[in-house]
Amino acid sequence: MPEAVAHIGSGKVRELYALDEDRLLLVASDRISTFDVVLPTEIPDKGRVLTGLSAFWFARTADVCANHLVALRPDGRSLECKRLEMLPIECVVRGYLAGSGSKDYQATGEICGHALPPALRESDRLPEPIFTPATKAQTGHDENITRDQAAALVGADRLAEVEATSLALYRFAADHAAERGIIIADTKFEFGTDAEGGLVLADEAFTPDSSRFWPADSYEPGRGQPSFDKQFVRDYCESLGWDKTDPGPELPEQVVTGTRARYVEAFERLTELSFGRYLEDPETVLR
Ligand code: PZK
Repeated sequence: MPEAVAHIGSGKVRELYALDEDRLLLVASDRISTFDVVLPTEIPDKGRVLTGLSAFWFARTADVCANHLVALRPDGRSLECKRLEMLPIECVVRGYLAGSGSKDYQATGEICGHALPPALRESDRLPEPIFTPATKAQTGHDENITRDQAAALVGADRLAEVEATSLALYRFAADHAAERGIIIADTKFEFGTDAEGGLVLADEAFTPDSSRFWPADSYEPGRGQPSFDKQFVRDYCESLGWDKTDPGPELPEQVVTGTRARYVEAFERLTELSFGRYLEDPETVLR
């Protein structure tokens, strides 16, 4: 717990603090959400896995786009970051048909104004990754918007820049992950601008909370895919017949242990580092 710093925001599973005028502290908890509900049981080290992965990707994509990472704290779950002016859109890239993209495609044959081939099935790979911006909903779900609506919010030039940058980041990470048996089906970025007006990648990047990670070895289009990290939790919750309203159920020990192992496995496959090494010295992910 940071001392004597102002708490300025809470996400479902993260907290944001102000360190000074120029820097924020982003702290990832071990809380887990499923079906949009935060469960009463934590997954030990989940926040460290997500912070370590995010820092790993920031280090590896710095030449694609500047990012807000200033320092990774020794606790392994806190990132000191540059304070930015945040853009008012969510920048989503989709390489596969899933989630709200799939719903929009079923209803209209397109996603955010991208015409797509007919007869795509659930989970199919798209011909090319597409940029599908969304609004930032304060409560409830982000809503997909067209590029014209996004341009009205950030300006046409800035939109062109975030689209090209988002696609380049996705291609880099999706290729890296695919070589290690993980499909990154889609991902969400948040960008800000610095004092000079430069575009900066913020928030978390390519974590299982900001992306859909699917195990490549069981990939089978035509159905929904199991989540790399949360599938044990979802299966357990489905087995209870829980109505998916708050409060969610406590998780039994074997579901906690199995889920923690999946997070650690994602970390180790993607970074090629042992998670034990990360706990000893978090900065290993930056080198
Ligand atoms: C910023 N959020 C989302 C809300 C969280 C995260 N570098 C930055 N500069 C200015 N603002 C933000 C960031 C970042 N990242 C991020 N809101 C503002 C958010 C609540 C809890 F952990």
